[in-house]
Formats: sequence, structure tokens, C-alpha cells
Amino acid sequence: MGWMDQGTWTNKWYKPDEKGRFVREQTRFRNQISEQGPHQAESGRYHLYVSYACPWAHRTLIFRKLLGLDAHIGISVVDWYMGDDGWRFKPDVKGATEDQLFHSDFLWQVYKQAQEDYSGRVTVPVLWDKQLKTIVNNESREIIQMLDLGFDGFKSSELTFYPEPLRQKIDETLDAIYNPINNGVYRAGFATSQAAYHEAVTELFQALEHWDSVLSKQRYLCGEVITAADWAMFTTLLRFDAVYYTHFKCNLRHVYEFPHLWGYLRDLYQQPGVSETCHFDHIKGHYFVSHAHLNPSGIIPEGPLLDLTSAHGRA
Ligand SMILES: N[C@@H](CCC(=O)N[C@@H](CS)C(=O)NCC(=O)O)C(=O)O
Repeated sequence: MGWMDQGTWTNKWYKPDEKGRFVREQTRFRNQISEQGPHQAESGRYHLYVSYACPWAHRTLIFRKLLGLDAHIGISVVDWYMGDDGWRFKPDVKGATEDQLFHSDFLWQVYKQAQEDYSGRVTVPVLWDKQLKTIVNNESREIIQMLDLGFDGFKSSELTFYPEPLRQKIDETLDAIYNPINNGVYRAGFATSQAAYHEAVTELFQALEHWDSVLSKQRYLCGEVITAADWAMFTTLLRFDAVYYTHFKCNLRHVYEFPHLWGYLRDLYQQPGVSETCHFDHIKGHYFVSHAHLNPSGIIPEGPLLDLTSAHGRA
């Protein structure tokens, strides 16, 4: 864990605010794939750097897979362990790959290729442009939208997770779930004061109650079709009972104790192609071993025993 200071890797943990709250830094590469701009959609031109452990990167893997972009956008998968050097490449780890483009040892070296004097965190996902030799974007919410709306000629079907009539609602829902839920589990887990933890956990479970009740009346977050908001919710819920409940102390209720969220999670998990993007060995290994200050023994719990393939009854 660390960050880059003017192109040099420094090993530092996140700095909390004065109240002990976890503050997530804004991502720095925010360009777009578009017909007019420098980054145009082309087969084979873009590459994704991901971790199978990371909920933000997982969003991009789901979009790549479900939209049928695998043949057009390559991936490199980092090792699940993130230590003093940050994300690293270790192809001998099951599921991980080498850096397919530069054979780097560490992800920070890829950031340095994009910008020699880069300052900021070194995070996944990263969307890399092989032609212009730079990072297009490292913000998952923007990457998934680009994969969906920017690669129309390359998608294997008409499928979209941004249907035109729902776009405003999707954006509002993504906004609404980000702070209390997607980032909320990290705000709870990385809080350094009781008050900051309490605030995060309270907001998290209030939001989960709210969406559980929404899902009592409709199948998905924005209505009857799956949208980007559902995939953003999914990658957090998938990790919840296995990791966040214990490791981040989000333990007021498991997801399986919410009557609607639990079926909803299984409904999404059972969509064709999704389970292939879910790697619990990387997920559990990453959190329980990489955050030594939260789990000094590095022991990875064996449970919980969840059956995500059981009938969900949501149709
Ligand atoms: N806002 C970013 C967040 C990405 C992010 O924080 N990824 C984590 C992994 S789950 C990471 O790479 N952390 C490394 C670090 O912060 O040093 C996004 O949505 O893409």
C-alpha cells in the first residue's frame, strides 16, 4: 500500500481526516473513449489492468464479459496480495497474469509509463491505450460507461446497462449508493476513531435497509431491467458476508439476513457469464492478508458457507 510522489513510489497508508474518517482520493486519469477525441474505439487498442479482489475493478470485468468485449480488450490481472510495493504482477499465482504489455513487476511502473512525474494513488482498474501509450481512465464508474456506450460496433449484442430512458435514474442511483455502500464499507473498515466507524456503519445499514425495501417492489435498483447501478451494487454485496462483515466490522446484519437483497445478489450472480468473473480466493486472500493492521495473523477465514447458486425466486 502506498502512492506515487512525483514519479517515485512511497510506501504510505491512507491519511485519515482529523476525525479519523477514511478519505478516498479522487482518481487522476479521467479521459474518455469517444469518436471525436484522441481515444477512439478500436479492437485490440485498449487494455484493462484489474485485480480480481477489487470491487471497483470487478465492475469493469463484468462489463467486458457480459458485453462480449473479451476479444477486443485484453486484461492483466495483478496478484491478490497488496503489500509495501502496492499491486504487483505474479503470474505464478493462480488466476493472476504477468503485465501483458510491459512485463513490469509492479503496477506503479505502469502509471509511471503513462506519466513520468505522476503523483497520486496507484489503483485498479486502469484502462490503458496501447496506441497513445497512456492511461485513458482509472475511475471504474467512467470505464464501465465507456465500455458500454463507447464500443457499440464491437459489442457482441445489443445489450446495454445504460438504457436511454433510465440514464438519469442510473446516475442518481450510482450517486446514492456510492458513499454509504460502495465506499461505506471502506469508511467503516478504515476508520481510525469509534465515531467515524459508527457514522459509516450507521449510514451503510440505513442504505442497505432502504434498497432492500426498494427491491421488495421491483426486481432491480432502477426497475425491471439490470443496469450499471446493479453491477455497482453487486460487486460490493458479493464481498459483504465473506469479507466486510468481519474484516471491516460491518456486522449488524449479513446480506443473507436481508430478505430481498439476498435473492437479488443471487439473481445477479446467476446471470450468464457473471460467476466466471467472481474469484473468492483472490477476494478473501487480498483483504485478510494485505491489511495486516486489521488482521495481523493473516489468517483467511474458511467460511461463510454461502450458496449463491440456489434458486433466487426473483423472476
Ligand atoms: N475510485 C476508484 C477506486 C479504485 C480503488 O481504490 N481500487 C483499490 C482496490 S479495491 C486500489 O487499487 N487501491 C490501492 C490504493 O489505494 O493504494 C474506482 O472506482 O475505480
